[in-house]
Amino acid sequence: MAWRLICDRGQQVWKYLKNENSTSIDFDKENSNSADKVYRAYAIQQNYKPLDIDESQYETLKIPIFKEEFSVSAVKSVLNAINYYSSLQVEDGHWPGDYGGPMFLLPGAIITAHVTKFYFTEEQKYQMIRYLFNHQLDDGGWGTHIENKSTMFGTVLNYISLRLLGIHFDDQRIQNAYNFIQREGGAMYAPSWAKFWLCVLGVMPWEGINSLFPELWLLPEWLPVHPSRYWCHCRMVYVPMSYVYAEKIVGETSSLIKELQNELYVDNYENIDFTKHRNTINSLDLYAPQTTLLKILNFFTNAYENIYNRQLRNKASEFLINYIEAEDEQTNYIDIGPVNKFINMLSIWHSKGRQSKQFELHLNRVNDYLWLSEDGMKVQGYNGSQLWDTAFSIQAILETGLAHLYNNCLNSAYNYLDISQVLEDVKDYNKFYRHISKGGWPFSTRDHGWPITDCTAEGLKTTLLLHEQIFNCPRAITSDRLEYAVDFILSTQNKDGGWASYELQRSGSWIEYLNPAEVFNGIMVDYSYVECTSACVQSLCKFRLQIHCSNYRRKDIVVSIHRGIEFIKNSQRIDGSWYGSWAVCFTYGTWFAIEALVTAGESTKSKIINEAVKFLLSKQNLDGGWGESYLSCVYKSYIHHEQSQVTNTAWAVLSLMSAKADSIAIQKGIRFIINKQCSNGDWNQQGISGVFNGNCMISYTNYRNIFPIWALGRFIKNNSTK
Ligand code: LAN
Repeated sequence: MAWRLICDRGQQVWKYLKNENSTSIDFDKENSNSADKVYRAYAIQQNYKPLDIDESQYETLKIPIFKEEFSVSAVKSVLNAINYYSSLQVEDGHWPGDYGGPMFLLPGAIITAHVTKFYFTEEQKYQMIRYLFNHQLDDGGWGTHIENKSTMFGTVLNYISLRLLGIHFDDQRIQNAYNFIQREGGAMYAPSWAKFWLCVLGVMPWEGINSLFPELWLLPEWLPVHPSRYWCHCRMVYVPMSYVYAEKIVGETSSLIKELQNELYVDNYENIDFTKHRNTINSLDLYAPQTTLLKILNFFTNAYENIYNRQLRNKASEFLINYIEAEDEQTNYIDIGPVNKFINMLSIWHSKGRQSKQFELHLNRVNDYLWLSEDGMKVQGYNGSQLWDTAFSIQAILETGLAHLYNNCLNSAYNYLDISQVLEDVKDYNKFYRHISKGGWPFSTRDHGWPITDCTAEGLKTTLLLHEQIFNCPRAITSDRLEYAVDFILSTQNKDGGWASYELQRSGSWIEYLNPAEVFNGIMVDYSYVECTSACVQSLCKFRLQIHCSNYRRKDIVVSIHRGIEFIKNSQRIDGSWYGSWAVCFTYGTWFAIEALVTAGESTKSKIINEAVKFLLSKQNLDGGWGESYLSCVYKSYIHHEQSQVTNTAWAVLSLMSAKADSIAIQKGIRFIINKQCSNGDWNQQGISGVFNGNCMISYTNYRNIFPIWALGRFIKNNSTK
């Protein structure tokens, strides 16, 4: 009996195969970050052979030969690292990896399964229970993500999940969680995104949350508050939430639900006036408190609930369910993310029925979100990070200058780029406020299909690099496809010169005053980000240098690069750094900024680069490494991690090498990376690296391989050309 990861054109599904032998996998891991051991152990068993290149072969293999010992060990380290990492690649060319981290996603799946009566397998449930208990904290609670302290968001939702998965109230661990919830005031102290699920499950009446005002969608589109202007993730969650609210969907009452009604509150369920607690929230969860403006608007929309017009509400419901169906079809029922996936599914169950074709199609795509690691089975933050990791892996390997040694691996990765580019716009894309898609690359798979600015940029950049650098490249990605990618990138540049994540910025930041999710920040608007801007600028610079592409929209490209660079320059902070919005944190943002500036021709002697270098050098630890805590993201100021982190160190030394900075600091950083390497070529998983919306962390398990390889690669390449 064994768990296996089955991949098909990027789709990742964990299957439990009764007739296969299991590898000896260390399933017992307590409450820390996943090192992705389950997948890695099997992949390694299948594909890994210890590095069999020794120094006597260097000359024949065209590997640079150094006299100085330190560079020799850097070469060995990078060969060992790629040897290990390439054994994790799957047949379609991508690198799978754990994309868990958030602790509020699995409950959405479990509550939806309970209400719509679809069932996880016993093996899946067993692993989900393990996961939830593995991440329970000493105080009995759960955080919003795996490194977080306990919050009501995490605790209430995961408590319910375990109870729905069959864990008895008398279980000591449940008792600990129960006591936490009771101590912290009961479930009405949970944030609104948790309360939504409580209402769906029938353990809170719908009066317990502020009106979601479904009619908002019927207002004229030119209105600045129209939801079509929201960041697509916020929009696509708000669509089915509003539908479920309009229809007041509630699961069946049962004895378990009645028990939960009693367990979750301090007072007797029947006696609680839930209308009074719509804005009640525990201070543990407060990150983006509701503003006075939002409270005033809520007052009116709540009052409107008493007098609303049935016909108008039906019209809103109809609009919303059509929107949901369109999103389902456009994404092959994967949906943009794990939050709307399960709320869409619930909506389809309600409107089309349990036996409908559409519900069936939804069921087929549930497993895409589930990932198994040694800490158990989780719902991931996306249906994977396939394209993103693959594009970075390619660049890291190419950076060594040793592409000839990894031709099969790189050709296979090229295949993934080929099959994941989006080649057409979604049907009637204007109708439901989609941007064009043609030419873009998604973060995960073609089936998912929402193109992203920087994923497109990384896709384009890596395609061009592979066309140049690998032997026998099939060049399946034709020049018109590259031009579509350029069109997509140019079409998404904002007025401020920067790039947001998926679409153009559609509203001003003032709309953040209406952010109803107390636990996240910056979810209302797709702002320009330094990372997205840097990737787009770099890819346009690369495209411009191609001989055969050199005239395509040349003027537009030149102007666009210039505006992008201005944006980056303007967003440098006083201390010389850049804030990174999607990984931890200032080392990440600063790395992106420096790469773009240098690629676009900024002198490494310029003030802006000097300041950035000064910033980085000031954060180097005595052991030669850099280590940033995830709290940097939360508090938006640099906070040291207790230990130096391999990934942060790699970003810092990559930046310093691009900036042609102090070579001693670089050497120390490289030495730190080499010293931390395991004998098989891997690195241990350290602190969590990814983030979204300021407050929720997300795992990128491949980063611990990709970025050290990239940094070591650049180091030996630089040294060999000196
Ligand atoms: C991601 C993952 C990829 C990421 C990058 C491409 C790395 C980044 O450069 C741009 C932003 C983007 C696309 C991104 C945005 C926020 C996402 C989609 C996520 C972090 C993955 C999960 C997260 C999503 C919002 C989680 C669901 C939670 C909600 C608040 C709706």
